[in-house]
Parts: sequence; structure tokens; C-alpha cells
Amino acid sequence: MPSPARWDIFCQVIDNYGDIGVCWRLARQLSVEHAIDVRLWVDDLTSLQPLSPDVDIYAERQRCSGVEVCHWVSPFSDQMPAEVVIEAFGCNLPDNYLAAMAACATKPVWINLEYLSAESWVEGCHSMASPHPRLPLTKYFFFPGFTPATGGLLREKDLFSQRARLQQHPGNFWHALHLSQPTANETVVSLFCYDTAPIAPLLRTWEAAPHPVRCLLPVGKALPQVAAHISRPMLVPGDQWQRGNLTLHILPFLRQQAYDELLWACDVNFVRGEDSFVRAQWAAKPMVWQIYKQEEHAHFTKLDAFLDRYCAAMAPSLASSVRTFYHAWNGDGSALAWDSLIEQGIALEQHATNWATSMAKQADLASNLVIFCKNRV
Ligand code: TRH
Repeated sequence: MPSPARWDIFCQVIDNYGDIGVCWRLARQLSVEHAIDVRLWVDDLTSLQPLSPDVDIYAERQRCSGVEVCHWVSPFSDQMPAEVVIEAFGCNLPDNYLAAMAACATKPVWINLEYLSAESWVEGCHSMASPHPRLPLTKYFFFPGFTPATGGLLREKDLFSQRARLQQHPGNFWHALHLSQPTANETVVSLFCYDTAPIAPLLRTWEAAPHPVRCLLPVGKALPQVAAHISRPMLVPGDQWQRGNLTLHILPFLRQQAYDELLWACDVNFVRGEDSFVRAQWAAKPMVWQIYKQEEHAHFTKLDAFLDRYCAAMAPSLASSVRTFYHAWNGDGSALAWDSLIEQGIALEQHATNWATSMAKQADLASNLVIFCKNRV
């Protein structure tokens, strides 16, 4: 049985960049690596444009990076459904599209792509079927995850070779950002976080750090707090500031591939949400994750589920430093023990490499999806 060649991905942007970040990455990979004809239906083109500046926010339909990007508007025009339909993160498909799916002689494979979690229940729910209550359609739940019993993680085929190329010759990267190449005694950190993070305590910690810290901050939610901390009315890309051992550089929001390069070029990456969190793991560098907040502190269970997996193979003192730092960063920042983390930098970096290598032994999410759908046609 040949693999289905036409896929529709539906993405509703709830907030921030994670929903579209995941869908855009998946769409491109399906097109480039699996020769699939992908239509990406997105309800908010302005969220996609920063990740991919060639996107025209006014175009109803356009081709970008091999993907047909379609503006998902309401009412939704009648469309011939694709062979595979991905509903990202439980966004509801338009009624007329669903009816058209039900009317197909060969029913499309219908997938609900879920959010990433390291919790163990994910394995039991991955690939579960849910028949539609009225229509002759079945939806399958597809869970990304960290074990072979899940859908895996998004990872492009040539990711590690691209990473190695940049790390061997980082000069062009720094030059493109109009920054000098870091010196050996500097710790270069990228910072991507929500405005709920204890940003001021972290900046104070770095100001008082025993070694120089160069913090690279792409514009975003953290900016007002950083500006307040350094008593500036506002900050824009290109701005630079220095106090104690901290030097801060404000970067523009980078297109998605360039953000990967930033992660590869830094010594430590502060990431958030879902997609940057996964990319930091593939960067194989020490990282700190700010999890997306959920009601009733449900995100702490998710955070600990990840830490349990991530820290399992660490020496106890390193595991304890990592856990303490993650909890402080996701809490009030009162125990941001940067020095103790960085003192174990070599072990932390080795661990990050081992983790990326072991995760990459599993099939990637796009390949898993392709096989899953092929088996259900
Ligand atoms: O933006 P996020 O916080 O996204 C989300 C959403 O809030 C979503 O609703 C929530 O459920 C989910 O998190 C868990 O973080 P995330 O997932 O890391 O997405 C950010 C994207 O932005 C990612 O694809 C990387 C990209 N990015 C760039 O392309 N350039 C940049 O300069 C930066 C800082 C990020």
C-alpha cells in the first residue's frame, strides 16, 4: 500500500508560538523528507510570520518552504479533504470539512496530534482510536513523547550534521548577529521565557557570577521585565547593557532555523513551552526549561515527569542541582543556584550530549506519523 501523499494540517493558534511552531516544523519536514503534499491551515498568519519571514500575512494561499500555507478563516470554504488530516492540539475541524471527510469513499486518516509530555500515561493513550459519535470516522490520538511506545519527537534527518557544521565554524553565525565571537571564559546563554519567570533574580545572579555571562535575549515577553530591571524605558534589537559580570544583548526574534543555530552556538539555553524545549535537547547543550503554566499547578507534575527521565542517568549531585534550578526557575527564583550548576558544567554538557544521542536512537515523530498513517489507509 503506498503512503498517503496529500495531508492537511489544521492549526489554531491559542497563544505564543508553540502551536504554529510545531505545525510549521512538521509540515516542512513532511514535505522535504517524505515528499508529501502538505496544506497547512492556520488561523493566525501573524504568528507564523516571525518564524518564517517570507510568509505574507495577507495571502489566503501561498507556497512557503514547500508547504501550501492556507489562511483558515470562518466560514470555511468547501474543500476536498486530504488523505491524512491532522488536527493539531485538539483544534476542532470545520463542520463542512468534517462532513466532506465522512462523505469520502475512502475515509481520510484522522489524527489528533497532542501536546508533548514525559508522563508515563502517554504510552497507554498513544495511538488510541476514538470513533466519531455520529459520522463514520475514527480519530486517532498521536502523542509525542520520549519513549518508543509514544510518537517520538520532531527531529529532521540532517539536524545533527547541520549542528556539527555550525559548531565547527561559528564565526559566520556571530558575524550575522553583529556580535563578537565569545571568549573562552564567557558563558553564553540564550534566554527565551515567559514573563512569569523570575527574570530579575536571574539577572542579579549573573551580575554577581564568578565568571562573565553573555546573555542573548530575542525580543519577546521577557523584555519589559528586563527593561525594568536595568531601568530603561524600552529595549530593542541591537541594544546592549553591562553590569558586573553580565553582558546582555537584545536580539531580533529569529526565524525558526536561525533560532536552532542560536541554541547550537550557546553554552546554556533557557527555553520554554514545547518546541524550543525539544530543540534545546537536540542542541545537546545544558538547558533550563520553563514549562507552560496550567490550571491548578498541573504543569508541575509534567515538569517532574520530565526531570525524572532527564536526570535518571545523572550523578546524584548533578541531578539535585538540575532539579533545584528547574524548580526555582519555574517558581519564585529564590534558589537559583547558578554557580553550583555551572561548576558541574562539563558533566552537564556530557549528559546533554548523551541524552540527545539516546533520544535520537528512536524514530522521529514525522516518520512515526507517516508509518502510522500508511498502516491505517
Ligand atoms: O511560544 P511557546 O511558549 O509556545 C507554546 C504555546 O504557548 C502553546 O499554547 C503551549 O501550549 C505550548 O507552548 C506548550 O514556546 P515554544 O513551544 O517553545 O514555541 C516557540 C517557537 O518559537 C519555537 O518553534 C521556536 C520559535 N522561536 C523562533 O523561531 N525564533 C526565536 O527567536 C525564538 C525565541 C523562538
